[in-house]
Amino acid sequence: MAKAKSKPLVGILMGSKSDLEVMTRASAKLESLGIAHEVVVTSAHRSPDQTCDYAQRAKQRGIKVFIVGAGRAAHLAGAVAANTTLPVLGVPLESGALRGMDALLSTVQMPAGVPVGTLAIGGAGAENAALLAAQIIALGDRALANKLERAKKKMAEAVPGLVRTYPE
Ligand code: RP5
Repeated sequence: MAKAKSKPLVGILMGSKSDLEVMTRASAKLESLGIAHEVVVTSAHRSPDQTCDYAQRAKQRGIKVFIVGAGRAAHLAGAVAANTTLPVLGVPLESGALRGMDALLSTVQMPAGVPVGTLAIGGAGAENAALLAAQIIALGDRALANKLERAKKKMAEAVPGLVRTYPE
C-alpha cells in the first residue's frame, strides 16, 4: 500500500522560477531531515493576490513556518509576514546589478510590528533557513530535536582542529 502523504509543515516560497536553483538547497535540507514541505513560486509584485491568499490560508492548512526567497526589490517575505502570524524566514537572493545587497536590505529592514527573520544572501541563507525552520518545529518534536543534535555533533567531529605545529 502506498504511504500516506504527510501534510506540509514548511512553505518554501520564491518570487520567480529563476530563484529555484538556489532555493532547492532549503528543500534538500528539509528533505534530509524528513520534514514535509511544499515549494511555491509566487511574487509580491507580479501575483500579489495569489501571494496574499497563500499566506492567509497556510496556517489552517497546517503550515508552521515560511521560508521565503526573493531577489532585487525583495518584498515577498514582507508581503507574506503582513498576512500571517506564523514565523517568516527571509532569504535575500543574488540577482541583477546589486548582487543581493538590494534584496538583503529590502528583506532585513522591516518596520516594527511585521517581523521577518533574515538569513544570509544566497545558498547558505537558504540552507540555514531550512535548519532554523527545523529547529522551530523541533521545539514540539523530540525525535526531530534528537536528529538535529546528532547532526550538530557530526558537524563538530568533521572539523579537524590542530593541523600543524611549527617547529614540529
Ligand atoms: C525577484 O526578482 C525574484 O525573486 C527574482 O530573484 C528576481 C528576478 O526575477 P525574474 O525576472 O528572473 O523572474 O522578484
